Amino acid sequence: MKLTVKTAGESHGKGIIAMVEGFPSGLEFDEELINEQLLRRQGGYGRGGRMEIESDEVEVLSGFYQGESLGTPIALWIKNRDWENWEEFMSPEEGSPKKKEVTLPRPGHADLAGSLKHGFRDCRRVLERTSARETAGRVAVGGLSRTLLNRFGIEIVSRVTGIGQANTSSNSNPEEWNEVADESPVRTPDKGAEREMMEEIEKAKESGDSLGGRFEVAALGVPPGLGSYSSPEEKLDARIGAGFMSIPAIKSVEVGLGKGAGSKRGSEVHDEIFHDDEIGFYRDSNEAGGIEGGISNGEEIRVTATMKPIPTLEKPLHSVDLADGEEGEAAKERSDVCAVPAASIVGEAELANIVAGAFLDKFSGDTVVEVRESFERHRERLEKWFEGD
Ligand code: EPS
Repeated sequence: MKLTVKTAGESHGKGIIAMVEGFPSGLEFDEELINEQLLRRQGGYGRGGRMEIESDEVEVLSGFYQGESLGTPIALWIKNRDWENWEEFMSPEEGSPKKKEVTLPRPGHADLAGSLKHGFRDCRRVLERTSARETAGRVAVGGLSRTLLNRFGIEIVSRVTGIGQANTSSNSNPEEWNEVADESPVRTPDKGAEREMMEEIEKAKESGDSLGGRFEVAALGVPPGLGSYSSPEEKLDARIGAGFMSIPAIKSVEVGLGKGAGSKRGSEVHDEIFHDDEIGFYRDSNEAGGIEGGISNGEEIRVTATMKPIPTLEKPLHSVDLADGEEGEAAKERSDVCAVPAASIVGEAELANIVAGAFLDKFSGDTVVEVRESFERHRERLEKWFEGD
């Protein structure tokens, strides 16, 4: 059973549901870990008023019994506190007493394309689902994936490397990213860049604008052999590409050196192979970002993602009213000026879910014990093989 994640829910509806199938039985339900991830997603300098209303907490609807997974479909629920303020507008039943129609689509949002697809004149019908609130569900599932991965020594970390024109200069050690970045309002371990990034956000806010940026996510301790070269869709980097591009506002995804590889020579790009009797094969560089031929090679998996500026602007752009065809300014919805720090947490969850999925493909089992046995067997085989057996 492939690990499959689905979410449901509207931004101002009752809440967000996340459904996941494919976890083995015997995985503990670490509520504290999941809630910690949800809290991390809510943070970051530049967020709007919504995060002051919400205090995201996970509730299990199915798939766990007495603190452990049953190996059956899991459903998680995150309540929208804001529902109380929206109930009269967002009632799923016919004849809502009031409406909050949005008829001036925001350039860059799904408002127009979604309305054209469905023939809607009210973009509310599109934007409620396209809101980044949906990512709370993925982060909750990411907490389950982390619980599994942590048992096998795999850690997922991230840092923000750019907001607007402000970029980090330092190349810090991923093992220290989260510890330092989680103390920073913009999730960057670089103090100088932190100040510049916050200034960028302030300036954008003052001029009624928004900002995007860049972040890096790494998976540490990933064993070699996850993913596949045999089918295009099974390639680990293909899964990373699709997963990261599915995060709202992400416009590019790079693995390792990424687009930098296009302007260098092969001798500068490829990571030379060494062998040591103690540690086996190793590299002294990691431009490949831990993936070769669609398969993890035992090095850190490194992903960089770029986020566009949020489309809701305090000083709106030109638009056309879907109700009467009149020209006007795009709609204003309460929004964030910058959500790159939050997106880095969503990126962590996405990578956790992808690596957990590929891990369970390779070391499959109905129970966590069977997964462990399969993992150990593979490790022993590799060790013996290094020894020449
Ligand atoms: C978000 C909730 C939303 C937005 C944001 C992310 O809440 P509201 O629309 O009530 O302010 O803050 O969504 C967007 C940026 C967007 O374009 O929809 C969240 O929970 O992350």
